[in-house]
Amino acid sequence: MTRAGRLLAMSLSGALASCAGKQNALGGQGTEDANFILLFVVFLAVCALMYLIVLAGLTFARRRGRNADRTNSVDEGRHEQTSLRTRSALVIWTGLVTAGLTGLTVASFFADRSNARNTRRAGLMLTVTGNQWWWNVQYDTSDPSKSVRTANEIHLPVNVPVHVTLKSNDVIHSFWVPNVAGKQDLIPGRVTDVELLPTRTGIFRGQCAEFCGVQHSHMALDVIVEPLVDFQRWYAHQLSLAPTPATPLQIAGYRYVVSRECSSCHNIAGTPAGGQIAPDLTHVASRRSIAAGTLPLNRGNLYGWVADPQSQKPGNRMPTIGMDPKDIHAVVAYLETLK
Ligand SMILES: [Cu+2]
Repeated sequence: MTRAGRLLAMSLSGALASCAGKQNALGGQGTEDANFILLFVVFLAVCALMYLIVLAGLTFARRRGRNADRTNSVDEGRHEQTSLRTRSALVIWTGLVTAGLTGLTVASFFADRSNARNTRRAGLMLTVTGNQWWWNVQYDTSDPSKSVRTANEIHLPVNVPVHVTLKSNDVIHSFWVPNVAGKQDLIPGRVTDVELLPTRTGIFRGQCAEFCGVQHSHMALDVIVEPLVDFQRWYAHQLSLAPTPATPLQIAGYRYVVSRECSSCHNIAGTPAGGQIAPDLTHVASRRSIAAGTLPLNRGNLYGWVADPQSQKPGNRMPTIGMDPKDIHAVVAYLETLK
């Protein structure tokens, strides 16, 4: 293989690898995403065709120019014939461009219309609020006692249309779960929304898509699309209060959490910890990650985070308070019970 061939193969495999997996705009795991993929293919095909026509026209013109130079012809009749051909080529080209652009506009219109239609039959309502740098997730119900609040992780039943209301508490963020749907901005003081209709089960990654400060890239969320029964089981569990600590170490951790700084920001349902400005911790140990997708949830990362959140995610709103090692030990033991 030539050097150019190798380079092309490497770039193509790199591009394909970046398109695979749980954060993939060409994943097609939602109807909106599938519409966008179709639209993308149509745009790509039309633009590629136009590009090839331009290249063919340029090659043809170059050859004719060379031939004309060689014959050095000053034949009047031929000159007239050439300008006639140029005029017809221009007319054909203008027609092609107009038809192409009109076709693309119509395709965009139908893709948007199809996405907008999904919204009319939402079976689940969510409110997602962007914060520097984490996502607050609220499942909205007519009965507030049946509403679930969680953070940085969304569970969705497959094939159920979901209406997501988007808000921001500070700066502009953008909600993007590329496998399922397109982006939508979260703007302070305004309410926006997006529709999700996941059509395949799986675990996907959402990411803030609008630069929102120093930890913008660490503002991710896990989206778990599962069969309806699994979703209902998860939802029922999320409605339950936090488990009661059992061992002396867990009890010491519980006491620390509900009586010290933690409780003024974090909520743990069923305990005196009722803070609302930081992620809800009622079932934090049932999630896949902490710190908005920054760290996988495991004991080591919990220790690191509780002891010194500023070294794990510099600039985040949780201060490093210089805890005593025995308190860190106890708090982590308690947090691990919050399944
Ligand atoms: Cu953001």
